[in-house]
Amino acid sequence: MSSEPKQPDNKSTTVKQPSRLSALFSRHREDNAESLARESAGNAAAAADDGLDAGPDYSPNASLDAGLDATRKGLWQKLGHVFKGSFDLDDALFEELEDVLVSSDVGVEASVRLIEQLRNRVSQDKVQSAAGVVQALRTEIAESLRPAQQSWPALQQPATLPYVLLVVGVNGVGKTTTIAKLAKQLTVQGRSVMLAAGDTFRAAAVEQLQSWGDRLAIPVIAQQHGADAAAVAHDALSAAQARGVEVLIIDTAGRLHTQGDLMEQLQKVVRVIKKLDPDAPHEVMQIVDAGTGQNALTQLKHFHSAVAVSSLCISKLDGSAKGGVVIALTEALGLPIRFIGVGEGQDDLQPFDAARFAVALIGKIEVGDTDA
Ligand SMILES: Nc1nc2c(ncn2[C@@H]2O[C@H](COP(=O)(O)OP(=O)(O)OP(=O)(O)O)[C@@H](O)[C@H]2O)c(=O)[nH]1
Ligand SMILES: [Mg+2]
Repeated sequence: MSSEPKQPDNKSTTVKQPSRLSALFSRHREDNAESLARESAGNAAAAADDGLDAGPDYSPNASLDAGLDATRKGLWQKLGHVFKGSFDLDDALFEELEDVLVSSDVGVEASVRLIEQLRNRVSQDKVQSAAGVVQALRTEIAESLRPAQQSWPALQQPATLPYVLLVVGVNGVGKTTTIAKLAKQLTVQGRSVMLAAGDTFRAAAVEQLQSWGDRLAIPVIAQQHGADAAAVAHDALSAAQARGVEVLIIDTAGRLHTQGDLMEQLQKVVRVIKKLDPDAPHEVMQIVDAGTGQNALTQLKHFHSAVAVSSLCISKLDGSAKGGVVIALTEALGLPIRFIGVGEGQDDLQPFDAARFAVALIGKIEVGDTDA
């Protein structure tokens, strides 16, 4: 293995494995079976012991780093295979990297574009080490996610009251829980909040929202199980307008008898609230379960065509090995990602930060570590 890059006809570059990265990769390969077993056991504390540079906080109620641990470890295993021994910075290597991204739920389109940009960056910056390539990849991922990082207008004092947020998504993705977390964030910022129990399909859904309302001391407008969801939304908006509430969040069903019924119901909710405020809903937020992987894209397109989804919240990033789907979702419609959910508690919601996400996804590799 030469420390000098060789420059064959195909413009490839042979690079020597950087010492620390090499050690990490080979250790990771050796530990493969063991770490997979640990991952499947969901043992975050054990993950912290494997020497990967993934941030200090591995408590179960944890940070983004811990939340993306499973995704990151999967990526590192695959990258470890790509960069084993000496390697050439040639077409084959970039194709392998593309495969790594595609198999990590990043999606084909986003993977192709990211690798094309990575090639340019690697060539422009004359990157020659594995750590340099991985770092360049992290930079590309951060930049591709940056458009999704936008401040949430609901946190500002709205010009006209109330700011209406309609929350949609398939059943079980975390809509109701996320609504509680959002309501908490808003009240901490001094916004007054009201909730509407628009999931009248599931018997326990109204109580679930009411119980969050009680815990957070936030009013909940609800009707009985089986009531018309649009009527609940209408009542809630009237009440919010009358009381001068700043933000109204409307919960919705994730499942009706058929998907068509659900989309029609959501469209009716939108039509009815527009009668009270033509600008409402000011935001249609779709909650997407990170663990859904590529199906999340199909779900997004489906809801978007029915009710013009305008923002996303990615739930259940804790413990999901499919965090790469966030890149695919950003690539698909370019919607802002307001928050990410990293646990079941009312505080387990973090504003989406592109650079932090990229670091948590790929891991931290210091520039100084790239020396052979
Ligand atoms: N680990 C984890 N669990 C979550 C997160 N968000 C929600 N959950 C859990 O996911 C389950 C479903 O959450 P709900 O909020 O009821 O989901 P929903 O979309 O309202 O479901 P339906 O009302 O049935 O459509 C609950 O057990 C939540 O505690 C998260 O970010 N991480
Ligand atoms: Mg619900």
